[in-house]
Amino acid sequence: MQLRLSLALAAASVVPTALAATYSLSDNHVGSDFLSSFVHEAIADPTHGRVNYVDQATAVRLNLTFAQGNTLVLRADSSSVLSPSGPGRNSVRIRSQKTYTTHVAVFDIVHMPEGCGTWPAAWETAEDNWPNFGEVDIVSVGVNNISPNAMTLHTSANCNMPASRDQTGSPTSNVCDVNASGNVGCGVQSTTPNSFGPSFNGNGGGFYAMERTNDFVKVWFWQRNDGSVPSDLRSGAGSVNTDAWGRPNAFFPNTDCDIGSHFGPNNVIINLTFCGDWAGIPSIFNGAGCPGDCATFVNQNPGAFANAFWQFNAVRIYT
Ligand SMILES: *[C@@H]1O[C@H](CO)[C@@H](O)[C@H](O)[C@H]1NC(C)=O
Ligand SMILES: *[C@@H]1O[C@H](CO)[C@@H](O)[C@H](O)[C@H]1NC(C)=O
Ligand SMILES: CC(=O)N[C@H]1CO[C@H](CO)[C@@H](O)[C@@H]1O
Repeated sequence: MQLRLSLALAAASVVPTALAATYSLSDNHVGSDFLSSFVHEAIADPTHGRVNYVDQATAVRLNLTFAQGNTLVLRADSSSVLSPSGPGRNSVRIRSQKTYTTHVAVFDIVHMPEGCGTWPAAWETAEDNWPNFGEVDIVSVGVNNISPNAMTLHTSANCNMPASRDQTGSPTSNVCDVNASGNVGCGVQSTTPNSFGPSFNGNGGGFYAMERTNDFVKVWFWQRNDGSVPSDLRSGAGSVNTDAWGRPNAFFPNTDCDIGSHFGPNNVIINLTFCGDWAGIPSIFNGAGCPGDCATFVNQNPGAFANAFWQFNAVRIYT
């Protein structure tokens, strides 16, 4: 009896840690599933881009959204010359119907939008409670150039990151508060090759994953052909164990930021805009080797957007 009790106690004390990093598949978004589990947001671009976000019926009709079999493609129009006084280039922005608190999100991406003026992002936030419920940018343009990828938190006040952390990426700022430094957020640049843009696409893409707990946020990236891609993640298994995934590209611990209180229920958002508050800054646009003025370029060069598309094998959410 006594032995049993102590065994039970021992087991009980082991179980929480053993389970801490194990998550079960909750939402497996593949192909046509995206048409019911995400909404197309036909909204004015909050970042003032040269874009016209269309609704789902329009996106499907124009084949800007193609969701069939094992494929989701989200693309921008690449055939129309635009009038400078009319709406911007047709594109799509989708947002998950569901919200998530602690969870793991896996993005199996074949291709991300590339080209002058494109500003793609895969991220999580609560649009109506920003910044109080936080923002996690998982795939987004880097700070000084088009590549590499930058993984960034944007939060309400009193959220800072330690300069030295157990991560492979390079921090660019350690202050997450949106009111600091014009909302650059606390960003970490990936140092893994082929994490963004043309080199990502040329390599068959890869896997981004984000784990959010009340104690930390972690973001990983693996190139598709990397031998160290975790097998549970690659296969879309029914459960994943993030403890076995190794060192993340970006690690945002709770040492000087109460992650639990700075983040609320968030939607997953995938967007593709042009120019705007970031990519449209002349020094950024021209600095990336792009000619003239961003909005004029977008208006006059539809063919330059032939590769401005996302292609996903899956977005999987584990809870
Ligand atoms: C729509 O887009 C998909 C994905 O790029 C492509 O395979 C398909 O041929 C397109 N359909 C039409 C009618 O253009
Ligand atoms: C901080 O930023 C938010 C969002 O932009 C704004 O609503 C708020 O007024 C700002 N607070 C301060 C103290 O500047
Ligand atoms: C236009 C648009 O939807 N822009 C958003 C895309 O994603 C980034 C995250 O990196 C947001 O900050 C933008 O507001």
